[in-house]
Amino acid sequence: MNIAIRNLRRRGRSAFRPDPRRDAGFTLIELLIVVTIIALVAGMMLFALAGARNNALERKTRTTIQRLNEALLARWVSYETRRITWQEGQGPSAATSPIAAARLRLRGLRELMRMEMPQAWSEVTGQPTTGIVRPAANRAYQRRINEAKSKDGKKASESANFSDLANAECLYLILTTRLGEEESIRDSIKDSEIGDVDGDGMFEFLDGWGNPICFIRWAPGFVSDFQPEEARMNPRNKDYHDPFDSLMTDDKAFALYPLIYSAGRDKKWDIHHKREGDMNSPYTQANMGKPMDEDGFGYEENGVDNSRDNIHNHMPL
Ligand SMILES: [Ca+2]
Ligand SMILES: [Ca+2]
Ligand SMILES: [Ca+2]
Repeated sequence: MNIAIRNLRRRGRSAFRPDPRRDAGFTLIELLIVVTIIALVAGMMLFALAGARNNALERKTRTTIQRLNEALLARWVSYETRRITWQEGQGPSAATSPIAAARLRLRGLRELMRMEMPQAWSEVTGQPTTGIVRPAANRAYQRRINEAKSKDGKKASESANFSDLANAECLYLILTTRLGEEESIRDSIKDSEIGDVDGDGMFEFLDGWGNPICFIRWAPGFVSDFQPEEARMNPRNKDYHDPFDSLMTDDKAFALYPLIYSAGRDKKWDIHHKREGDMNSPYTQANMGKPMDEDGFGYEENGVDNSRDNIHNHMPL
């Protein structure tokens, strides 16, 4: 009996006695759990913040591209009615038939677009090949290139980085060279949207992430609502045919819209943009504007399409 009471008392005391291990604070396991939870929450918050920041930069980029697009399209549509100045004895008046004259005019018009909306320096400096007179805009571009100085004080064209980012630099040159009474794009574009990433003295428009906004004048490989697959398949259909070729002298010509694009949040452009071959023919390079991987192949080869997050003027902005 006495033993039973003693045992009962002992149990009762121990029930109220604090566990000495708990006096030491948290166990190692508890600490680890707390640290892990804090790290997880912090990580989630950082991730959410980065996402919100990228969304804001994307909106900013869309606005910039929208402005550039408006300015460029105003010029683009003017080619439907543009007069072409030909060198003496050249041009449609020397053609033997109306179709030959229309064909010649179309070729001259494409050369005019190429020289007024260049995407490579060779298109600024090269001679006209169809008999048109070098356009005033092109002469103005040449003057501006000659006057530009790189960061290390060289002439821009002698800088090691001159050929880098040429299409982005051409876009800047095109939209900031004023030829008439049109509004200057500089009034609607902030200083933070302009930069010289490669330091050669030729400027570029920048996206939200600080990367140059690129330009392809003719991108027949780019599929969008403006350039749907059906247009590529049925270029002679009136709805799809090139509006600059009103007499349908070019069977391959479906309507093209200039392409202005940002690399987006992954900072990779990854679409075919190097022009080769017949410089006055928009359709000879069918891959222009198509997605490509880092090795320059179609993205189908490794399954990664880094151009998918690009922001461009063929999408609703
Ligand atoms: Ca450059
Ligand atoms: Ca530059
Ligand atoms: Ca991208």
